[in-house]
Amino acid sequence: MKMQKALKEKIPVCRDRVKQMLREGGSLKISDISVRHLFSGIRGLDLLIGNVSYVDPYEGIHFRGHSVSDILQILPKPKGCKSPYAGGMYYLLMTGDIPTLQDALEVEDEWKTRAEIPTYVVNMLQAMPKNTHPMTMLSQAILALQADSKFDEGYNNGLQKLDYWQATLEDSLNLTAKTPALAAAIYNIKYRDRKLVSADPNLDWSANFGHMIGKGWDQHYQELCRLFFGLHADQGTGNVSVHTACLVNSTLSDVYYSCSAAMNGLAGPLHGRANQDCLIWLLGILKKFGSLPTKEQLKDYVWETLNRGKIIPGYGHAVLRNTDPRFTAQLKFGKAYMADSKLFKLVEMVYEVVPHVLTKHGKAKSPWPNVDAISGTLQYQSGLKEFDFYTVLFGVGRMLGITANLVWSRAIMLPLERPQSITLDMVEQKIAELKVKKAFVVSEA
Ligand code: HAX
Repeated sequence: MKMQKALKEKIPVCRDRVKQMLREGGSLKISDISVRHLFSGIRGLDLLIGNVSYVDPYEGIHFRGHSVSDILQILPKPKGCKSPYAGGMYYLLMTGDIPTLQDALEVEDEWKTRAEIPTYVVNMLQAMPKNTHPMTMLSQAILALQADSKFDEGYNNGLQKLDYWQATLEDSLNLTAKTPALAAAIYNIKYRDRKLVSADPNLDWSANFGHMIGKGWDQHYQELCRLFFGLHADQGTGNVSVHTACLVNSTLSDVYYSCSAAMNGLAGPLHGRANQDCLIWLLGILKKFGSLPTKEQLKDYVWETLNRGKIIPGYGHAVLRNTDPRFTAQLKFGKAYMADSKLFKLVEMVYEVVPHVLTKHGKAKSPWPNVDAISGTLQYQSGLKEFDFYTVLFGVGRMLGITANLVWSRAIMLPLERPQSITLDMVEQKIAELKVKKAFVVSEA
């Protein structure tokens, strides 16, 4: 497989680069930590290595150096379609090279050979209580597949550290290949007739998800799947889902353990569940006003939400300080496919109103929309109305970036992550010591 060959060539070069960086700059200081950082989720510090993507606060995510709009232009697409193959995205995330159509199709074909999910996993999903959240089902299903981990098998049989990445890649290909089918199985068990639909060998990874939930006829939905999964693939290594996976994987727990843990982090309202919460909030507005509100009414409603101590879902970001380009790309999709829907018009109106209100409110560091401000609306208007499922869709896309990060963590042999913690007493003591030191320096001057 060309992707694997490319990695085999690139990894030794990258290992040498790391060695050189450590030799030449190992003791140089690149970040300073203040007491405030300790109490603010260590935001804004360069603390992690992640080569797969980078979030620029103003320009948004860059996948291997390419912006969202570039990605949508340059990645190979099915004939006559606007959204790229997930196989091409995966090739790019893994290797850093822009794939040809053939490269993208080779990954798609590889996935097809590994896509079948074992019966015991389906049985387990079917046995779960009806009220189980679909994210719990996804996390459990991934964990259940751990029995087949190639990394685990290799580790138990003396696999060498230099080769960990290869077994991690095998697990990554196996898991990502199965992810759309796992998600579709969860959807069919939870919301449909509990019967599973087989994949269509003529469809790509993303479109097959649509097919397996009974929307195979719907070309527009297949386009949306490609767009949605691609846009959600990664968001720097510090976001909770990717970081959780990397943390767990740093103990040499395999891809399955790591990705299952990542999905548990993604399930939170401040992360992937924001798409569900945002849609609920938007539908609440339409219900309250019986139709589209006026801008003035909407402004009052936003203030009402804030004054109740609630957040505006889909707005703000830990890193971004501008409109998320993933929001803009989805807005474009909505304008092409559902411009007349009331819900979509409301999304546009909220975009006009909320940033002003959040700025006036003065708390959020960014008043701008993120990816979740619109993603649920596109799904809802495209007929997928079970909104507690939306985070699973996020998880399907995110699996691409997570596993690419895991392969590269093993490739450059990152060690066990183990930051030191200090107690509250120690922080107080350090503050007192530093204050005395400062006073001494001032009086000396
Ligand atoms: N509405 C109301 N208040 C907000 C807000 C919003 N949309 N965004 C931030 N704030 C508030 C915070 O709650 C915080 O208040 P406190 O000081 O009382 O705790 C204050 O503004 C400062 O927060 P911040 O530094 O700007 O933001 P954080 O880095 O702490 O958090 C979040 C970033 C994305 C979690 C935050 O903006 C938020 O809660 N947004 C709404 C939920 C959301 O859309 N989450 C999805 C983010 C994208 C993502 O990761 N998807 O998976």
